[in-house]
Amino acid sequence: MLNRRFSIVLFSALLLAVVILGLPNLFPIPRVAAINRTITLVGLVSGWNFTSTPNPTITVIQGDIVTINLSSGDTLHQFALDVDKDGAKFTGSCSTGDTCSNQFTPSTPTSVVINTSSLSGTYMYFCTIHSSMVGSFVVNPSTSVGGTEVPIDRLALVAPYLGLASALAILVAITAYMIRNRRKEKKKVVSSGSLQDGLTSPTGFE
Ligand SMILES: [Cu+2]
Repeated sequence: MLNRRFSIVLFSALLLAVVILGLPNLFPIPRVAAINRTITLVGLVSGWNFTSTPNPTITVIQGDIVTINLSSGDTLHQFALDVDKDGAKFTGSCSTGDTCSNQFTPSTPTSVVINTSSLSGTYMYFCTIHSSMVGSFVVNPSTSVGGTEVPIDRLALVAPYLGLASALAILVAITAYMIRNRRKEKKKVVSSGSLQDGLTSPTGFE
């Protein structure tokens, strides 16, 4: 009877361990998605953001939707991203193959949205009017900086639960063993007591 109960408890503990082990597979950790980024650039003839960080390098992750807010600190500018990598063109208009904003002045700030899904590597961003306004736009692969794939050490994830389940199973086994032993001892005491009773009672000198 006790052995059967012990088997059931042990089986349950093992089942629990298996379930815990399987949980990460049933519910995989969600991957990090690309995000929306907002970048602010102030157009100045001497350089983008010249008063703080001139012509800053813009670094994003492939898949990011990048909104660049554009304002002017002096005169007319136009933001362009050299998507076709044919070099910066200072013609005052957007070249075919590039992504450009509208032209803007201090009184007409604007913005341009760049979808980086199909971009990869280093591009040049520039002002189509001023050759001093050129910077780098870097699109990193999604896996390089906490992008879409997260390596998972499943063993490390389940190890604490596995340890807990094992400890539980061992505890249950020890408890069951102790209970069984105690019952055996009780049975022994009872049976030896009965034997003594059988021997002494008939004399009537107790
Ligand atoms: Cu400009």
